Parts: sequence; structure tokens; C-alpha cells
Amino acid sequence: DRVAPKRALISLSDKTGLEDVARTLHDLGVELVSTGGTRAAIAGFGLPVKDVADLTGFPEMMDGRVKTLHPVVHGGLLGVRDAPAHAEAMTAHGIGGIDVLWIDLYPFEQTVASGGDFEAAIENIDIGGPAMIRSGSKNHGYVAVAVDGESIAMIVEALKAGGSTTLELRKRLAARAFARTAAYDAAVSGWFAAQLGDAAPSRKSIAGALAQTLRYGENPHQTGAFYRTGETRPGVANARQLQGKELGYNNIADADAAYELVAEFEAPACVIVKHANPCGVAVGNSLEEAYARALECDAVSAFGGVVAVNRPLTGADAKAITGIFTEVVIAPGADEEAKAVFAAKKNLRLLLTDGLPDPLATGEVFRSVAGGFLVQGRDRSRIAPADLKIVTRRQPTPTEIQNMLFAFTVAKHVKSNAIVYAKDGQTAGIGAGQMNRRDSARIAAIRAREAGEAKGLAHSLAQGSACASEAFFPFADGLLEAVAAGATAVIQPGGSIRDDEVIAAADEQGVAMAFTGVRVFRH
Ligand code: 93A
Repeated sequence: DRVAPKRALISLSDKTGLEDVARTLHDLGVELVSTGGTRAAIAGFGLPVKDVADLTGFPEMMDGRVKTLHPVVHGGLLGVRDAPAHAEAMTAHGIGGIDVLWIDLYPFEQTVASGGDFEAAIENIDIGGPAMIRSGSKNHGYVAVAVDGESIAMIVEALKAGGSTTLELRKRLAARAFARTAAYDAAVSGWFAAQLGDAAPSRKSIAGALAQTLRYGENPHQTGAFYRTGETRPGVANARQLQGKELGYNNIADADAAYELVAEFEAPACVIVKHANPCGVAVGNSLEEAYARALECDAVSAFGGVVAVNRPLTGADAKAITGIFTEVVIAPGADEEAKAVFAAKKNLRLLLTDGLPDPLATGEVFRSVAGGFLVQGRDRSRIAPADLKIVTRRQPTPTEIQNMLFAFTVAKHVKSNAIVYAKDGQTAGIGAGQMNRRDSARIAAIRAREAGEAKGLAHSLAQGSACASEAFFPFADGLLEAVAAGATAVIQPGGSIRDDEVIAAADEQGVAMAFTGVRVFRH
């Protein structure tokens, strides 16, 4: 099942890493064939390379739309070398086998992400590339297909070691290649539907390219894998891991939750996530300060948590964060000093991205159910002071309004039922994932009381805080729990048939309450 390649076809829009690979293949005696730009680049390295046009007898035409769409190319990729009829056809038509294919596809996703117009997007829909990828992958019995740097590295490694590729490797590469074309087509179809103003995500299919097989899923007895959809929005899927153990399923999910929340803030901010929920969120004058304040909310839960920040990390920030055991840190950068501090914590996984996730970006969120999946648009809601409807006799102070908005922003990222107490850009207590709102309010109160005790305060950390509820209070009981915990202001969507009761209770307690009119469930 081993194939010792004689000929490789390389066609790349992004020429990164091309020289090394082309040189190695050439040194291993593999003949190189390429399309226009790639051929010129390889020739520029001083290596012999054939033009696809010389094989096909046709020039590249129609602005490059037709370069490799020819029986000589597809016959060379699809021909079953051991099938007499195929071999005969290859000989009769002068078709030479192509044993290695390295293709990256026109940068459709990047063109769309960087704001390319309709024409630019259309022109960047690669036709010949996916066709070759599919031909070569179908014929993985004979052809090794690479659709990214990692794949070609695997091929080169195999050739260096033994001069050939194994069937096992070619199958793996084919699986990866088909995932790539599926993701590419999903990006094209999703974009096209959006052009038609098709707001419903129903036409979008879930597809992604396998980024990583995970050691296991949520639990060790479950399988796990991580796929990239090809979206270029900065986030956990395109983060670079600088150090630390291999990422696990829960690490990735938690890092995502933390990063999406921290990106909501303008000021230096820090989010600590445990089990998909934030256990501490704060802003500060620096990340170091923001981290210390986030930790203050619930230092017990923070142990072994995931930390996300919204600024590049400095050495001082890194020292603060490594003060306790932390599983993952994700940030839009880190200076050399910070990297050196993290390097001393070998197990800590450090993830860096180019920029922050855009909380206002469109996109879809998926969730599986037995036999199907649910799709919804991302929650892009954002509440501004002008959106607030004050429903109590007492008007909130400007500080209370700030506290309300901060708390509500956090609540949007907490599993329902969510209750968040926050004050001065710091969460004081978070209650998540309870089946009734009053219990979430109580749990948040316990956290706030213990945080106050840990800080040596005579009162709960939630004293003078705003309480956010991500959905309406169906009864006054949850609100009364919040008031008992020390909240002086409440923010919630409103809309319960008992709103009057809840407002009356707030008035009785002298609390200021605002309705957002927007519910931010998260299940
Ligand atoms: O325009 S295409 O859809 N038609 C083709 O026949 C074709 N063949 C290769 N795009 C095609 N390609 C793509 O060209 C490859 O997928 C690759 O991304 C790119 C490399 O072009 P060049 O070598 O000219 O820089």
C-alpha cells in the first residue's frame, strides 16, 4: 500500500512554506508541476518546474478561471494505476499520474472577512482547486492530498523517512481534504444566502475542517474532535497555542466562553471561567488589577480556571495570573516578559490571537439534539443607557446605571437562570444554571458574602451593587433575595405578567429598577 511519488502538483494562493517543500520534493526526485503563480515562484527558487499549461496544451484562460480543469490533470489524479483499462487510457492519452497534490484554494473566507465586495467574493470562489482536491482524495489509493501546511508536512516527513506514503496516511489526508472542501462550500453557501438577505440560518450547513482530534470529549469515555468552520473572526478556533499541554474539549469550550465575554469590554478586563460560566469578571486600570478584582469575586472556583483578557499581557499581568493554578490563558497577545513568566508554568496552555472577537459580528450558533441540530444567530444584543426604562419611583444614580450595564453584560454570558451582582466594574456574586431564579439569586448572594468575608469586609461584596437578571423576575422573591444580598439597583428585561408586583416590591425596598426589554437567555 506504499506509493513512492514521481510527480507532485502544487497550486497555492498563499505561498508560505513553498520553498522548503518544493526543494525537499525536488531533492527526493519528485517532479514538480504547477499553475501560473506557483510555477513562477518555484522557478524563482531556482528549481525545475513544469507548467500545467505544458501538460494540458491549453494556456490558463479566462482570468485564471480555467487552469487545471482538464482531463490530463484529472486523469492523472483519478486514474487507478492498477486497473488495466485506466492504465490503458492514461497511456493512450499521454496522461501521467500525479501522486502528490498540494492545494490551498482561493482565499474566499478571507476575502469576505476583509470586506471584499460581491464581485471580489465571486472571483474568489475556487472551482479548479476543490475539483482537484476531490479527485485526488477519491483516488487516495494512489494520491496523497495536502490542503494545508500540516498535511504537506506529514507527506514530506513520510517521504524523508521512507521515500513513500502509506495508505493509512493517504486516507487520513483524504478525510481532512474532504472536510476542507465541505467547509469551503459551507462558507460560500452561507455567504451567498446572506447576500440574498436570507436572515434565517436555515440554509447554512454545519461543516468544518478537522483542526485537531482531541484526547477525549467532555469525559474520558467520549470521543472528541475540534473543527474549524473557516471563519476568520479572532477567537479560540484560530488562536495559536504557545505552550502547555494539549487542549482538551472542556478547555476549548471554556476558553471560548471566557473570550467572548471579555471582548465585550472597552477597559482592560479579565474573565475567569469555570465549567463554562464566569466565576469572576472585572475591569481595572491594568489587566493585573482586573485579574485581582476578578479573582476576588470567587477565588475558590477560580482554581484551575480559564482566564481571558482583552489586552496583550505584560510580565506583571502574567505574574498575577500565575499566582494560582490556571489551566488556560487566552489573550490578544503577550510581550516577551509575559511569555517568559508563563514558560515557567509548563502545563499552562497559553493561547494568543490576532485581535479580539467582535461581539457585534453576525454568525450562527449550533447545538445538537437527538437526530438533528438547532441553529440560531449569535446573541449580538448590547444594552445602552438610552435603552433602559426606569420603572421604579427611585431613579438610579449614574454609578448604579454603570453597575447595571456591567452586570447585565456579564449575565448575557452566564447560563440561565443567571443572576449577577456587580459594583464598580467588578462582579460581586454570580449565580448560574439554576432551575429557578430565586436559587440563582441566593447562590450569588452566598458567593458575595464569602467574597466579602475573604476580603475582611464587615458586609457582603454585593453591598451597594446592581443585580442583573438575564430574564424577567416572574415573582418578587428573586428580587427580594438580591436586596437582602445588598443590591440597591436591579436590571432585568421585564415583561412578566407580575411586573407590577415586582416593581411594587422594588419601590417598597427603595431600589431603583430598569427594564431592558431584551432577554439574554443562555442555555
Ligand atoms: O480559477 S480556478 O477555480 N480554476 C482552476 O482551474 C484552478 N486551478 C487551480 N482556480 C484554480 N486553482 C487555484 O489557483 C488553486 O486552488 C490555488 O489556490 C490557486 C493558485 O494559483 P497560482 O498558482 O496561479 O498562484
